[in-house]
Amino acid sequence: MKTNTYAGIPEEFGKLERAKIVLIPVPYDGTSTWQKGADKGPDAFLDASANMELYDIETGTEVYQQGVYLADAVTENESPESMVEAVHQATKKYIKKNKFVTIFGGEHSISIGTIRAFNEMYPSLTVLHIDAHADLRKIYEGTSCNHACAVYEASQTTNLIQVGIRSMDIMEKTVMDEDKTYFAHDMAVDDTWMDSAIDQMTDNVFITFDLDAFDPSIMPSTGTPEPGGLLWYETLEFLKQVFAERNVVGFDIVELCPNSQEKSSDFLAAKLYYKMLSYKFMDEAVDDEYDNTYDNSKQKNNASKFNDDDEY
Ligand SMILES: [Mn+2]
Repeated sequence: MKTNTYAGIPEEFGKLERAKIVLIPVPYDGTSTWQKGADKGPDAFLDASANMELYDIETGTEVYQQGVYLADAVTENESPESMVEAVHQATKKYIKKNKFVTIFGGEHSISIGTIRAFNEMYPSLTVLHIDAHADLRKIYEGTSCNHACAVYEASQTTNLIQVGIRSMDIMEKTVMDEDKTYFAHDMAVDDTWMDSAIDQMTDNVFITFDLDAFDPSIMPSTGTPEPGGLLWYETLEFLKQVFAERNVVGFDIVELCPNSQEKSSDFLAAKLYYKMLSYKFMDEAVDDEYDNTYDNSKQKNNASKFNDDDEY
């Protein structure tokens, strides 16, 4: 990575000890089917972040002062399976350090690892999946760790809610829970979808955000753009409400496929990330201790999920 700290923030805010937030870059693009380049996503995102104003007008905060530690990138790419396992372990390592863990991809297969880690650490996890694609294939091109399979495991092991969907294979209907799926064509004509989706969420929510959920008019730099996507302010309105009404335990953002002729997508990704942090911490004083609540969940008789107590 080119920058030493996230967004070029002063070093005191970038130290692991005091940071409440950890950012793990995963520059992986092993299974993309069409346009390659998601491996360049984290660098482009970090570049854009370093050129962004750090005061958020809407919340009146400078969330970077909560501390953002830029972790070493996960670069394992021997196989899709080994990449997923490396992401799983890195994510878990920082959850155990009581951090608010965020991950920037890379293509969407990385989320199999992030979701697995959060699901092991939190009881009754909701996965909020914001994407143009259903990503519910059990196996694709010989592996269950393909980007087209990103939330199959989550559909079996968590409360999965899908938002923005407008592209899928007919076979995915056998896996999809349509009561918890918000299709883009319905969202366009129904303004109650935000409340309905939030009503279906348990308290602990992990957000996996594929940037192709956005309309290509504002997010062209992604591997598989689909017309008819989300716009900026409706997305922020929804996210702000999710952060206000539920305990968002972490999130990932994936599928930025940068184009040197088109920088606005990189900037949108940078801004989206910062907005999500701002919503998470808007009511928390900078010197308050952060408690990611995973210890509490331990006491809620969730012991079986903690048996693999791997140390780092
Ligand atoms: Mn997608």
